[in-house]
Amino acid sequence: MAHITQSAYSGFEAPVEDLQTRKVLVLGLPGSGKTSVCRHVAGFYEQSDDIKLHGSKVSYEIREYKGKYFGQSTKTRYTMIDTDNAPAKQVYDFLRFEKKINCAIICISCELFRRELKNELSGMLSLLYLLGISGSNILYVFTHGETYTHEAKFKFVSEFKKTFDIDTEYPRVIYGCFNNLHETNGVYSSLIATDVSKSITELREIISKYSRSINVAANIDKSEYLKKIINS
Ligand SMILES: Nc1nc2c(ncn2[C@@H]2O[C@H](COP(=O)(O)OP(=O)(O)OP(=O)(O)O)[C@@H](O)[C@H]2O)c(=O)[nH]1
Ligand SMILES: [Mg+2]
Repeated sequence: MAHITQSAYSGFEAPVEDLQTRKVLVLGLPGSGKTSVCRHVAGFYEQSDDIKLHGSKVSYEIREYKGKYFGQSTKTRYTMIDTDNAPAKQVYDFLRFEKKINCAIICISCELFRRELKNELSGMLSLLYLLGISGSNILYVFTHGETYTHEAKFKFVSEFKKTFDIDTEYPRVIYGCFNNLHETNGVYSSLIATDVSKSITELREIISKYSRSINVAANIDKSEYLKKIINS
């Protein structure tokens, strides 16, 4: 009987052993590049209107981009959650049953660094802390800085760490160029396309190293403080 079953399946596509998934929560101030980062890393290079056709989940303003598989030897799917400036309560609600988040990204626009960031960043960090995401599981992705020199970027990061008293052992700071190339004018778009492609590859490589996942749902249930916020 077992023999018959085996032969009946002989023409079927063989399962692949090395499929991997990574899920990333993306936060940031308005206009900091959250949606661009999410779409690019997940592999949606089309105009954003097309994205819904690929089965993304939308709840409130928060949107989960379920990515495509990437990589030749290790096939990885990057699923990105764009928090889209939703209030903390909505983020908690969205993640209430989420068992596997690999890391979080805070998008920081170099252009907006000096404005609202200071107050907002502590809110984002406490939100992540309450979800059980902290330390090395938080990546800081600096966008809108493609015209900065290497020295200027270095100075910028030192100032950032100092201003926000970010844990100096862990901060993973990534500079990237994530412009939506559909929105960028023709000449500039061809100039920066390579930068965008490199930024996406670099970010995917970093995310892929986060193989351990965090059970956010368990952390939410445990936190009395969080329950208070959810019920308020
Ligand atoms: N120059 C430059 N523009 C970028 C970069 N990343 C994103 N952008 C552009 O900045 C604008 C805002 O990016 P979004 O991805 O919509 O930012 P967001 O955080 O999702 O914005 P909200 O949803 O409105 O909060 C878009 O026009 C992007 O094309 C970057 O690295 N450099
Ligand atoms: Mg957005």
